Amino acid sequence: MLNMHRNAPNILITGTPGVGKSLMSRMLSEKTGLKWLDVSKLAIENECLDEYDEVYQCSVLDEDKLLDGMESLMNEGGKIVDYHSAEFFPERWFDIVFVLRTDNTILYDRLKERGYCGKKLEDNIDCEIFQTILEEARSSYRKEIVHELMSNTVDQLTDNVNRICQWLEQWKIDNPQ
Ligand code: DAT
Repeated sequence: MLNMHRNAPNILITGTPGVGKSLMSRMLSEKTGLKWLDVSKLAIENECLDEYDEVYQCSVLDEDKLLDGMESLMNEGGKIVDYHSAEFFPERWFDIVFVLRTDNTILYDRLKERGYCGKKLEDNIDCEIFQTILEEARSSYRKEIVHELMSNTVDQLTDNVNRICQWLEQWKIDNPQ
């Protein structure tokens, strides 16, 4: 059993920037008591960012350093990991993976509002159109633990959070301590 040593499951929330990962992770964390790990923030705090990429207007990530820093946290269980990529985390870390999806026009407005423009804006919209993160998640984890969730509206957000809470209750029944 992959998760035998965990007293609570680890959840990966992934998807293109702007699909609502941090909003959902915060709500879920407040409702469940699981700890939200914002990987982009962790990378800054643990000094895992290398040189700045001018084209993508972001820093290059030292993945090995980041993963080393997360290992003990993940082994404890009970973590909600929020990150815009799904492919470099160890498969054994997660009990379930949610890929948030947003319609392109809605995502465009959200990213514009965030100040994205030019190539960065276009690349992120393409990432969503080509469902890059969903494919990444499906090729990195067992298909049956990867779930696609629409996140266009607040109603969908609420439904998604409630659905995950139900899953968590079932996990506790299936994994008695
Ligand atoms: P991410 O963490 O994936 O980059 P976010 O949580 O910061 O995204 O959300 C981006 C913006 O969109 C933010 O202003 C909140 C809003 N938003 C997110 N999910 C939403 C939803 N399901 N319905 C309406 N607005 C949403």
